[in-house]
Formats: sequence, structure tokens, C-alpha cells
Amino acid sequence: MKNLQKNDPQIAELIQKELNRQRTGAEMIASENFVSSSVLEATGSILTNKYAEGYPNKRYYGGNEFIDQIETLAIERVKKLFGAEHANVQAHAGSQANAAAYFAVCDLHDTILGFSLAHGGHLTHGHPVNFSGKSYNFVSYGVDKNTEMIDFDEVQKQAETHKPKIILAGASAYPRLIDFQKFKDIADSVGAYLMVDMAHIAGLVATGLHPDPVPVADIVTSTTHKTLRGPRSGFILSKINDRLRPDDKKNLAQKIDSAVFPGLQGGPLEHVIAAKAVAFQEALSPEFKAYQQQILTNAKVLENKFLAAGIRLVSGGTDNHLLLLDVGTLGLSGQIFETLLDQVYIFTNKNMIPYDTRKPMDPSGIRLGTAALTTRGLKEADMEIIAEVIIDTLKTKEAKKENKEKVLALMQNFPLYPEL
Ligand code: DSN
Repeated sequence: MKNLQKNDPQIAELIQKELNRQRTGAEMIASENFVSSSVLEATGSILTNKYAEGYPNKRYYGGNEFIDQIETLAIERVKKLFGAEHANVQAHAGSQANAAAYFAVCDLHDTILGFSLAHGGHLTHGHPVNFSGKSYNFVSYGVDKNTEMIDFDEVQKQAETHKPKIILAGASAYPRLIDFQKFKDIADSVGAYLMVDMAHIAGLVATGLHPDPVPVADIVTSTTHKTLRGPRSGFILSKINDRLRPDDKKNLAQKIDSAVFPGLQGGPLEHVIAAKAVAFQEALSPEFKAYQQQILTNAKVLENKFLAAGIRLVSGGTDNHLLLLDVGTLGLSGQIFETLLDQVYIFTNKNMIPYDTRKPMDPSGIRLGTAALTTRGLKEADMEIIAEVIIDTLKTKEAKKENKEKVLALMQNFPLYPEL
């Protein structure tokens, strides 16, 4: 960063401070991760200078010889990683990927059935303040009150009542495996497309550690920066044929591509597309599978420690990379607990829990994820230390200096970007 330090010391200093924060603390936000140095280099490369509206070999600008090769590699790698028929790697982020999927197969105000945000869904799955809820008629399903797992009877009932164009599966705060085949059966029974947003679990899916939505869904959207450990961005996988409208002039793959460009976006971020290509290649390696396995093992360590300490976990535990703690039952709010954990250098986020009686800015839950800590290199014994700090902070309702020191000492054993 020597040029930045010289020419814009204010920004350079803030980046350095953020690097120090990432290095010293324990990152447990379930949607965050640390990219490899190779991904970082591609993201910060000169590819940011190029306009490449269009798709490989069909651009609206000259000079795209190398850009075309980069984007083609990204497409081929992600198709191989997930066994997909078609891939679009231009979506800037998960929100744009979802917008493109809706735009590709729906008319404005068509009905879409998605997972309620209050039960673990996502803002772009139809929240009234989001473009999704404003542009489409979203109806929702949730989790069963007792099991806190997806209520498939409700999915079926809502599907029959509302006859949606799309049934949308996928979540941002759901700690259990999702049975995509059940969603497919329901979609088939009402003639709906099945769309899956696998943003959180993409790394687990890529390595066969979570049921695979790609063979059953018409469209699968994802971000690249969560368990998949790529740059901050998105992509869309789809079948080539439009199962429900085979006679349309465009097939499903063409509809997705036109929805992204020129439908929603202009010039693609080719530096980020290159970084995605690097991350997809990394995800194809045997080490990546071992990494995903460790994410699950680390989450199980937390589950065991929390349950032994009498902490209530939404749905009783976890099958994936995240856990939702109900801290309301211990007389705290998610907001207060998030702040206490910040003070001991464990970074998390407050979260609604199903049937929450509190408000989104001060809910009853805390969401914890293990993807980023696993990238740092933490294993079972290290996760026990993290769990003990969390439990002590929760039970004493205090951000103790000794707990902060424990976290800082632990994280020092796992250097982050030592070359920076
Ligand atoms: N906001 C992300 C999350 O934290 O889950 C999803 O896009």
C-alpha cells in the first residue's frame, strides 16, 4: 500500500486499522470469511480498468481478448465445481443474483413463495422494504413452532393456496440441512419454478457436505464470500432449458443472462470475476473439502459446549456452519450481547429468532458462524476456548478484561495475511 500511504494517508490508515481489527479479533459473523492472498491480489488487480459489457466473445467494447478468457475460466470452473448446466458469473452480489433470477422468469407483481425473514430467510426474499417485496407479490412459509425446522406442510399449503411462479428455498439464519428434493416435489405439484439461494452453504454444497440443490432446482443463486471463501460477489447457476415454458424464444439460460445484462447491470466487475475464478479453483481442491469438514466439526464443538451450559439453541443445534443462540431466555437481548462480545473481541451479529417477540434492531438471538475462524486455522481445542468466553460473557453479562485477553492471545497463534 505504499502509493496509498503516500497519496491518501487517511484511507491507508483506516485500511491498516481494519486489517489490525481482522487480525486481532475472532470473526464469528456467519456470512464472513477471509479470502486467500491470491483472491485478494486478483480483486485488487488492473482488471478493474476494463469495460466489458456483454458476455465472452459478444462484447460491446473492444480489447476484451484476455477478459474473455478470464470470464470463460470463471464460468467453466464454477460449472465444474457444482456440476451445473449453465453459469452466469457477472452478478455483482447475492442481491443482484436474486433480482436477476426473479426478473428472468417472473413478470412484475407475480407471486413468489419464500422463507420468512423473521424465521431465517433473507431481505431479498420478499421483505416489504426491499426491491423484492416491492416488485413481486411475496408470500412466505416459516418453521414449525416446536421443532424450529422448515414446516413443509405449510410450504405445501401456501403453494396450493397462492400458486406461486417461483418457490424459493434458502436462508441466511437457518442452522439445519435443507431438503431441496421436498421443495422440488412441492414445486412440481403446483407447476412452480424451484429457485434456491445457497449463499450461506455454497462451500458445504460444493464439497458434498450439504444436500445439493443444483440437480433439482431450476435456478440456484449464491454469493461467493461466505463458506465458499471467494471475493464479495455473486453468481447464478441454472438449467439450460426452461422446464415450464419450453416454447419461449429464449431458454432459461438465455433468460438469466439477459436478466443480468442488459436487464439489471451494466459493465461487469472483471477484477472480481477473476477473483471468483481463483476462488472456484481453490474450492475444487481436496484441501477445500477438509476445510469445510473442519467448519462443521468446529460448529459441533460450539453446539456441545453451549448445550452443556444450558444455552438454548434454535432448533436444538446445528447441521451446518452456523448456530442461533436464544439469549432472551437468559435475560439478555441480541443487541446487548453483540456489544458485550464486541468488547471481548468476538464479532457476531444480533439476529431474530423464529417467533421472536422482540424487534429486529434488538432481537432475542445471536448468530454465530465458524467459517472465518476455521480459515484462520482454529481447531476443536481452540473452539472450546472461544465457547468458554462466550458462555462466561453470557452468564455474567459482563465483558471481562480477562476474556478479551484470552481471545487476543488465542488469535495471535493464527496469523492473518502475514505478508501485508
Ligand atoms: N447479509 C448476509 C448475511 O449476513 O447473512 C446475507 O446476505
